[in-house]
Amino acid sequence: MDFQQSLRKLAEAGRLAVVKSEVDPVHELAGIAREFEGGKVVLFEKVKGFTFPLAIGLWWNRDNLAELFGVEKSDLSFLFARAMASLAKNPVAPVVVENAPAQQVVMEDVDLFRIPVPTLALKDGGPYFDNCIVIARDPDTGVRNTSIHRLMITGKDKLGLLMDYGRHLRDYYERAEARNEALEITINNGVNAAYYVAAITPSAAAPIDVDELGVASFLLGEPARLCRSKTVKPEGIADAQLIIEAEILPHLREPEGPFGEVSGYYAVEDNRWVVKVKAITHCQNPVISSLLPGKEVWNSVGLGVEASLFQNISRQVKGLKKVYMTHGGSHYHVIIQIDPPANGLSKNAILAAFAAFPPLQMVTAVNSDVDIENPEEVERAMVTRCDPTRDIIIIPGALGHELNPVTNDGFGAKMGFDCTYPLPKERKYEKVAFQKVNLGDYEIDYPEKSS
Ligand SMILES: Cc1cc2nc3c(=O)[nH]c(=O)nc-3n(C[C@H](O)[C@H](O)[C@H](O)COP(=O)(O)O)c2cc1C
Ligand SMILES: [Mn+2]
Repeated sequence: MDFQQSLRKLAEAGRLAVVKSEVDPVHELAGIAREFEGGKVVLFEKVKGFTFPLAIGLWWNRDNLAELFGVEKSDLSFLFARAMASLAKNPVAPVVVENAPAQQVVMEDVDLFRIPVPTLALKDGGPYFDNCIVIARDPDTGVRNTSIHRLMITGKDKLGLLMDYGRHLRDYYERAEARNEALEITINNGVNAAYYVAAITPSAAAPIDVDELGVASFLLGEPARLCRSKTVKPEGIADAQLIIEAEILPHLREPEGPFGEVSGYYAVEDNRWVVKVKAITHCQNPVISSLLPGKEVWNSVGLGVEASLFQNISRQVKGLKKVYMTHGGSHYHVIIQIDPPANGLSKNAILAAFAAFPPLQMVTAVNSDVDIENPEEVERAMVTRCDPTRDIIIIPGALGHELNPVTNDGFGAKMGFDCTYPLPKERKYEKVAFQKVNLGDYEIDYPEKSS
């Protein structure tokens, strides 16, 4: 299933909105996408000044993803966890295929300005590719790496790149740069969601000597499909909509940013890495894929860590039922559902969560009679079961996420809210309940508004 087939599958399930009007890729497109954030995937048929259409929002809703992966949405994080765990046991290596769809058309003169790439937030420094899958090879071992990096278009064959500290791509680059060499990459746009999961697999599950494309193979049920590049050594994704073959230049930094980031704040402009494009190929009539930083990222990162949080916390405390990385918490907030067998263990669970996923800023613990995906229910638990003199934990001077503006480059405090009731459970904590019924069993009329 390629990206366009994924969109068709979502359309058949009533999960696609198609914008027919012509839309300006500068600000207007993202403004419309923002209205749909968390709901249907949006396909923009006419992007002003371009021929290719563009789709956005594949990752901002778990129902969409459950449809694509053919599982219940409550199983998504466990499916991803199994795919990531397969790397340690029996990873399936990718295959290199001939006549790749992604290479049907070779762009004659390299020109990034012919691809519809939106300028998203009002103060962004330019158009951004923000969900492309970057593939590189370790300059020493040749092991392949797959990750996502934001790329700002700064010229017809030039991009500005961000590589955070600790990223494998940056490690590869620094070793190439030390030899005065460029690091070759492919930048793959519009792929089956399985490749995206591979790219966001954390380094704890895919160390630097492991090819994370095994995660994609696991989810696809067949080896990931690559194609030999025309101008660089790393392969591209054979079924991508579009592939940019490029290199990250040594000893060169140029302004990149600002960019409206996943945190909901702007990353500032700074001198960062420079990518020179060598070739662009695409399938016949590609649909470009983009992403609105926000729910799409919290949800995808959240799905990647939920199952591992579940396992890690369960190892420390009994009674854990479920964990949920909220759609509002910018992957800094997890809600844990727990019926602790003894007083105090809910606080231990909160501490275990912080230890298991350092970017967390906030952990909320509730009992199993609270629906953790329903913010109203969680809020009610907070105002009725969390005693601020006893149940709020503050941990000063810990390491969090550097993009979170409340921290100092990541250094700051964390907070936990224990919204579980004390044991033994007093009657005053019993929630009001009503008889369960099935509305389908009743004849119900819905009188329409008279005009
Ligand atoms: C949508 C999206 C955009 C991302 N952008 C960047 C980025 O610009 N720079 C960066 O260093 N990491 C970025 N990341 C995070 C990395 O892609 C992610 O941590 C990946 O697992 C790193 O792979 P590695 O372990 O092989 O280094 C992004 C992740 C997502 C989901
Ligand atoms: Mn890696």
